[in-house]
Amino acid sequence: MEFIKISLQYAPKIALVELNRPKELNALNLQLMKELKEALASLDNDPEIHAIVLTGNDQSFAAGADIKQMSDLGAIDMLKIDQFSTWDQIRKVQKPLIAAVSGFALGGGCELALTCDMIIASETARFGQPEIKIGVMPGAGGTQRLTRIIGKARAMEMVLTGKFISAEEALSYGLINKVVPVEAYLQEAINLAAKIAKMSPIAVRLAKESINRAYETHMDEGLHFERKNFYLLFASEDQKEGMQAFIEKRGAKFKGR
Ligand code: DAK
Repeated sequence: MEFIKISLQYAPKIALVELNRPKELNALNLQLMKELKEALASLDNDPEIHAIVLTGNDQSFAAGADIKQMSDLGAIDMLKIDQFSTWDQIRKVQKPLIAAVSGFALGGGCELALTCDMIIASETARFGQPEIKIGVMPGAGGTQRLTRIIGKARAMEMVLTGKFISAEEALSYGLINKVVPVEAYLQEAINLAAKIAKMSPIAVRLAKESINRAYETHMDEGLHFERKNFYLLFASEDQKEGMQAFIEKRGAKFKGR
């Protein structure tokens, strides 16, 4: 498929997905979301790719869903368009997904960043759920994912007032991993992806799946799930290679088997 609203670049074992509607501050219209879903699904199936970085541009990661495209829709139109299945598919990407955020990450843009596994932000990043100001509320996990990460009081304030928070505040809330100067955020995210891409992709996949389970279930079931994945890794060649390499004091050569 040819992409228009996103672009793809590759480095060894890493894919960089850039949102590409700069004039609209990367507002997430249906075409962009469709392309993003398809690109991520295909990268998830590509054995050469071990980690994915998702970014916008220095001015804006994404300023939310496209308000102009949504404004005249009714509830039944929304139901038929079924954007939720697109968002669900993005949420189910198995490979590590790192958001490199600069400028605005608002509404659906903030939710998209939160759907990623880690967030590296530039000092200019602004996070917010301003949907309340246009008469709606977060619809892609904002009330759930944000609340679990930053807690009820802070989520209430962000969602009910629509206020933006700075990258430094987001860091102190535990919303993001790191804040760096604007010149460095993308490279920092790529470096993080490269670090992960060196590990066994099977171990990374099962570890990601297990951490995500912590948000979706109670402790006993989560521990049970973790144990099953832990046992499963002992069926991989990468586990034998990783442990043997340690014993022989050399670097591991993982094969993803
Ligand atoms: N939609 C459409 N166009 C947008 C946009 C958006 N969200 N944000 C910015 N733009 C456009 C502006 O209209 C403007 O276009 P022109 O007028 O030049 O044609 C251009 O981008 C530049 O924006 P500004 O001139 O406003 O730039 P400023 O620097 O003055 O302000 C701003 C930047 C980001 C503070 C401001 O543009 C702004 O407040 N934007 C709206 C932010 C917002 O309210 N975001 C939340 C949208 S609601 C769903 C899943 C998710 C969602 C919904 C459903 N399903 C699964 C069903 C999510 C909903 C939302 O995100």
